[in-house]
This record gives sequence, C-alpha cells and structure tokens, in this order.
Amino acid sequence: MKDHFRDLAIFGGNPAFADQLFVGRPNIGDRQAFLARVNDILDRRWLTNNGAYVQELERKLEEYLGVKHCIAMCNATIALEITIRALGMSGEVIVPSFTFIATPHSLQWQQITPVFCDIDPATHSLDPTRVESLITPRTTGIIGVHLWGKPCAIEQLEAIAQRRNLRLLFDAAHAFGCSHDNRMIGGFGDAEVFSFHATKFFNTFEGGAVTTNDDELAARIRLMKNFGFAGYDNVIYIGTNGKMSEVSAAMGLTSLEHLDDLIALNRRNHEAYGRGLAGLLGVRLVPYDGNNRYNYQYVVLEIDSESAGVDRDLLLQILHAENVMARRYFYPGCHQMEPYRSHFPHAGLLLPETEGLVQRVMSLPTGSAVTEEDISRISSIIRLVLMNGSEMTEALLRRGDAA
Ligand code: T4K
Repeated sequence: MKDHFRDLAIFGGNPAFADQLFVGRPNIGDRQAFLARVNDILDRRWLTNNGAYVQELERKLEEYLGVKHCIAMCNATIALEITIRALGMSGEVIVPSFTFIATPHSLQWQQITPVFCDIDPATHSLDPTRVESLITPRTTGIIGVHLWGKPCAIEQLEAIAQRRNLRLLFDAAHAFGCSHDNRMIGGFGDAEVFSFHATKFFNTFEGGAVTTNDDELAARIRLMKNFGFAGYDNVIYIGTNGKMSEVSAAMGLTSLEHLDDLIALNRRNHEAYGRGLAGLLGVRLVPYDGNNRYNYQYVVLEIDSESAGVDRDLLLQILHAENVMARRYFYPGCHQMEPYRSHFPHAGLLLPETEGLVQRVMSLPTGSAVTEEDISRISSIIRLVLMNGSEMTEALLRRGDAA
C-alpha cells in the first residue's frame, strides 16, 4: 500500500470519522424552548387543525418574508400539489429535470404532464432561453426551482409567463431565508412553496408553506388544505389534508428564534470548504455570490473528471468508505426516473446540460452537526483523492472495487 493511502479506510486504514457524517443532518434548535412548547401543546390538548402555534408561525413567516399570506402545510410536496391545483394548472407544465423528484411528481400525481426543460449549467436552474420553444397549446404554467437556495431566472420567467398567459409557481423548497434583489424569496410569481423538511436548515420535522400576495389564491389554498371546509359541516370545495401539526409549528417557532445563527453557521461551513478546496484543479465549489441573502445550506461540488483526473463516482465511493456520506443530488435527473423514463424515453436528447451536470455534482455534509475540523478533514480526503486519482483507481480495480 502506498504511504499516502494509509489513512484511508478503503485501503484498510481506520475510518477517518468514527460516526457517519450525513448530508441533510437536521439542525436542532433550543431543546428546552422546544420542549416547553410541546408541554404547552399537551396541556392545551390542541394538537393540530389550525392551532395557536401554526397561526403564530404563519404570522411570523409573513412578517419575515414580507408577503401577505403564508399557509403552513404538512410538507412541500402536498403544498406543491395543492398550489398547482389552486392555480388551475392542467395539460402541460414546464419544469426542470434537474430537481428533486417531488417537483414533477406533484404535477403527474394529478395527471398534468411535466415537460422537462434544460438548465443553464452556470446556475443549475431552468434556462429561460429554452422555455419558450417548449410551450404548446396545452401548456398552462411554468415551475421554476430556486435550486440550492439560489434564485432562478425570476424576471425572465415572469416575462415569459406574462407574455404567454401562463401561471408561474416557484419551488422554493431550498430557498427559505434567501433573497433576490433585496426582496425575500416568497413573494415572486403567483406563489412560492417552501420545504421545512428535517433536511432543510430550518425544519419543522416534516413541513412546508405556500406564500403568495394573491388574496383569492390564498383563500382557495386554505380551503383546499383543509378538505374544503369553510366552517363546521360546510364543504365548498374539493380538498385534501395538508395541515401542519402543532408540534411541527413548535419546532419552527423555536428554530426561527435562532435563524441568524443557523445561517451564520452554514456560511462559516461553506467558507471553510472554500478554503479547504481552494486551488484544486477540476473541483468547483458552487458559489453563493455577494448580491443576495442565502441560507448556505448546500455545499455542492462540480467535479470535472478530465481536469480532476478522477470521476465524481470514484470520489463518492472513497468519501463513503471514510464515513462521509456525500450525495449525488439530483442524479440521474427526473427524466431518467419512472414514470418519466418510460413516458419520454428520448427526453435526454433535449437535456444535454442536465445530462452532463448529473455526472458532475455532489453535495457535502454541512449544518450544525459538522465542525470546522470535520470540514478540514473532508477537504484533505478530497485533496488526497484528486492528487492520486489514477493510482487509486488502479489500486481499487486490482481489488475489484471500481468498475
Ligand atoms: N422540491 C425540492 C427542490 C426539494 O428538494 C424537495 C425536498 C421538495 C420539493 C419536497 O419537499 P418535502 O415534501 O420533503 O417537504 C431528502 C428530503 O427528504 C427531501 O425533503 C429533500 N427535498 C431532498 C433533497 O432530500 P432523500 O430521499 O434524499 O432523503 P434521505 O432519507 O435519503 O435523507 C437525506 C439525508 O439526510 C441523508 O444523508 C440522511 C439525512 N437525514 C435525514 C433525515 C430525514 C438525517 O440525518 N436525519 C433525518 O432525520 O430526500
């Protein structure tokens, strides 16, 4: 064994980390404050159905985001489904394929065809110059995704939606706490949808919210998330159950009290990765520029296998062996997953940038469960792999570990 491989678990050394470091490890706020709220919920015996904590969370989020309406939900997927329906989308809706599967599934779930549009490789988000050519007489809307918490091409998409009379929804699952042009994400398009899932920097265990400045749309969404009830025994609309529980709202209210600290911590981690990986050929840490507010929740690397001398999957394999559970978000692209792969077997022909990007990206662990020392060690592993890439591949091939 080469000396420099000696520290790596994959070559028989000790794991660099005794415990696995996960992407998406939840941030836990002030336990005592949270548990006090849980006790209060139990004392009041009001567990869900528009309880006091849900109402308080909604008001606080409206204020923080500067929007007229925030409707808390049980998760972002149901929030997307309800909003899509409340907006009257039907037929075909244009979406990126480079996103979490919930984005197209929330359309297909209600028999609306997601039409996959390619991304701009510089931003990883929907390329607005490619949207218009996908519009057909059946198109009713566009869903832009603020991937990694970075605003997508909002103005260009708004202009297209206005010109072509389409509804515009933003999947802002990643973008809570982020801004665009000095306005918080939450007030753009017809509506925006946030995720407060455990893996998000601000979490309510499971949860999400729809935000909008449209009074009539907000009223419809409120009805739809509560079975269509307009009062006792009075259902006036088709609806489902999208309600957030009180315990989720208690978690949200507690995290909200430490939002700035959580953002500062993520930013510190992101900058530590930046320092740790500086100067490495073939590795690009997807940057957060200085123009907007961000939550810095995603540490995304792009590995260019030619200049790095190692491909993304070999690096991932080694990181996993070292207990760094990096992820290939969002591999292989939604168009390569069912039912879309069967519905549109040739979709990839129109998605060259997506098909390229899914081979290059990986997300690294961050959040309050990761220390600066962890980041420095993770960066050293990546450095070691890149500096000895071809030797490692050969060694692994000899052992039968690499394809
Ligand atoms: N739109 C976009 C663009 C999204 O990214 C998402 C969700 C949605 C819509 C829908 O939002 P929700 O309906 O979920 O509110 C995870 C999350 O479940 C999902 O919320 C998130 N995006 C997606 C990017 O990541 P998976 O399938 O990767 O989850 P899983 O179980 O593999 O866990 C992810 C990582 O987090 C692992 O490294 C383990 C770690 N983890 C997870 C949980 C739940 C923990 O350490 N503790 C935990 O409690 O989807």
